[in-house]
Amino acid sequence: MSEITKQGARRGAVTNGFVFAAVASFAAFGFFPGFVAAAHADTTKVMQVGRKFQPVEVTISVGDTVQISNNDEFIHQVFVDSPTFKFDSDESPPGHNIDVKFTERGDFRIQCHTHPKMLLIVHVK
Ligand SMILES: [Cu+2]
Repeated sequence: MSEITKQGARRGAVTNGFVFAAVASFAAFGFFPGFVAAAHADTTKVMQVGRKFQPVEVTISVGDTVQISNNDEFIHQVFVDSPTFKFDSDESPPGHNIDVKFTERGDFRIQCHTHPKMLLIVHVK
């Protein structure tokens, strides 16, 4: 790829980012009520430490995010495999965070492919 083409591609990415930001702020000012509710959503933090989730159980509201940080010195991962919600992250290196947003009510199991005994229960009210 030539330098000129690369610059063009970079410029395209910047433009798309700007358009997204403009649409997002437009939404935040109340044109789409659903987006306004999402702006007030909370983030609950959970650690992966000692091959366990900590805490092992959390209760959140619909639209909230569970942020899972890898506090171990080796790779973890995060997945949810329920009938109403599927999530499968890439490998998460030490110090890395993974955000999982829940948009359906219910009880969900967050697990780690690397360590099958790791289990986090998420109650979404
Ligand atoms: Cu793990």
